[in-house]
Amino acid sequence: MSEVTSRDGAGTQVFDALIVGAGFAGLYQLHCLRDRLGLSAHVLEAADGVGGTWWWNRYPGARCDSESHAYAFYFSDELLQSWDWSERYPQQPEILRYLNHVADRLDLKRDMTFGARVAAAEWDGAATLWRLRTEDGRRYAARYLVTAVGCLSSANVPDIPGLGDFAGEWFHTGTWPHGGVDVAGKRVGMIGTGSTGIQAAPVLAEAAAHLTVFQRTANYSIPARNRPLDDTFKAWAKAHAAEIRQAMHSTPNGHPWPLGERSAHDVDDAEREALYRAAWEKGGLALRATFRDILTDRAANATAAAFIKARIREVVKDPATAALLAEVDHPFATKRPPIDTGYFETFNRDNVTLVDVRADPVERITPTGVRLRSGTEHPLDIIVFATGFDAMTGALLRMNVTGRDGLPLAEAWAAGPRTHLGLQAAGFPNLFIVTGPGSPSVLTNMPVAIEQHVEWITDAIAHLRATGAATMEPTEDAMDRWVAHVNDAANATLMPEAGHSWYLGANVPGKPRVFMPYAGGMARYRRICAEVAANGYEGFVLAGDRARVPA
Ligand code: N01
Repeated sequence: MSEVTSRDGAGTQVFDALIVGAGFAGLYQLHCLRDRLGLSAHVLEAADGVGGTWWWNRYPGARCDSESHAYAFYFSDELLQSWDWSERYPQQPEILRYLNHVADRLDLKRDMTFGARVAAAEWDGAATLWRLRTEDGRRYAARYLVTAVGCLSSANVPDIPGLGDFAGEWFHTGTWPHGGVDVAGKRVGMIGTGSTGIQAAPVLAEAAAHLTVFQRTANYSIPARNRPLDDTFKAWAKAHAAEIRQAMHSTPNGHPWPLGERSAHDVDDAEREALYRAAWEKGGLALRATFRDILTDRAANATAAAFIKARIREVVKDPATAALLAEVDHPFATKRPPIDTGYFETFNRDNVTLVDVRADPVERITPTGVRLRSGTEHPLDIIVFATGFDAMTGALLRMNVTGRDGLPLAEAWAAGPRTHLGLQAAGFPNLFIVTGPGSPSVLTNMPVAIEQHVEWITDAIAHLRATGAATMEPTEDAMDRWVAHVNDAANATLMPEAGHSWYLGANVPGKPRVFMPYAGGMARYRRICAEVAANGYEGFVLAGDRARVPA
């Protein structure tokens, strides 16, 4: 176990570094700080085990939309060679097993405290320490604080009147009960048709007596074409790990497939259709990379959108239902594009109903079900909220972070999050954010982004220690420039056109509408971060003398 540097009179455990969260990011950050830099480092995790998003999201059908051979740590060949994925797209239980395998292999759990939800994190400038308190009153302190809390971990349950009176059971997909939910013979209502609802609906429909899907915004989805992986593929992926890593590091999205070089306008209608059809048959997110300009040129995007809408109409037999599902109001891939296993086919089942809550919104939950504005009642035994998350900032702000001179992070970010590189914010010395707002994170294959962040943070902390600097934080000026660059990068794409997306914070009432992830691409972002470090952490202030800082 990493040594606790000291305990003060109040029983505070003091480490060199505290890490909040034990998902992909927290695991690798602990390994880097403890085993590479030799620091005393400790993870605080609210859940009772490792896994992060994959510990919580156990809803039926939960599966990753990155291909399994790319959804893994690539920093260690030993880890890569010691694990076999069973399917093209890994299911939640398998990813959780993988993350436990990583934690055990690297002997990480001995430096983790589970069931420890951080209630407050305060910068103590006099001691040059972050002081943390958990909900149950335990106290910790550390010179460096790394948040590895994920982008999609603060569940968003809409404030619909009457929920407290519902006589049945209700669940949010992001906090699904670990024992599962028995929907057999039950009338289930599911609100939300994002990536989660699209994965859950087919599985719920198979078991429930009836499934009612409440759709506010129709969504594109591409078939996953999931399948078991054969031994030939598994051996190929292991033998070509270096090439796969290189491919993932060179693409904007961190996936091991490149963005098409041609414009959708470079080919005639027949060739374009053939290319889309090939991508549709192959399945997965790569359809959006068919042409280089799908996310930047409205007319190019419209060709992809029209193709997918035609497929939806082809699959769904009832024309009125098909029309509702295909009436997507935003350009393709401007909201995170889901991939599915039988989603549109589900609406051909006799026990599934689609309800348009854009035309007739949910007015209240009654003791027996959902009532719409028109007065129509949908009797239900179970309500599933597949209503997403307070994304990118929710989990950070929930920790009640207070920086220099008592400045709350919530106040600093009142008009929207402001960071330099998504990694640090002025006024919050030695606070490092993994996949924070202003980073590519959710627009990429997450483990690739996480590895890059963790390694950059590790190098920055090593630099602080080598130079004897006590603190690091960005300048206001660097932050202003980065925020402007993040906005420019978003505005160079069509993504801001999806006005109700969580990328903009628009799914949470009262949240400032700011495009949060960096849309300039992972490869470009990696280069920028490397240049900043090579230029002596340009845009950051490294201050103070560590030797004079009290331990
Ligand atoms: O959440 P969402 P999600 N009344 O916010 C609807 C990742 N993920 O959990 O669009 C009625 O996308 C809302 O409607 P609208 C992935 O990054 C990954 O599905 O706001 N409806 C929308 O349909 C993804 O993008 C995987 O009009 C309401 C839905 O709820 C992210 O998680 C799998 C409503 C929310 O969609 C979030 O996806 C799953 C209301 N009051 C998720 N409030 C992988 O495979 C909300 N909605 C890795």
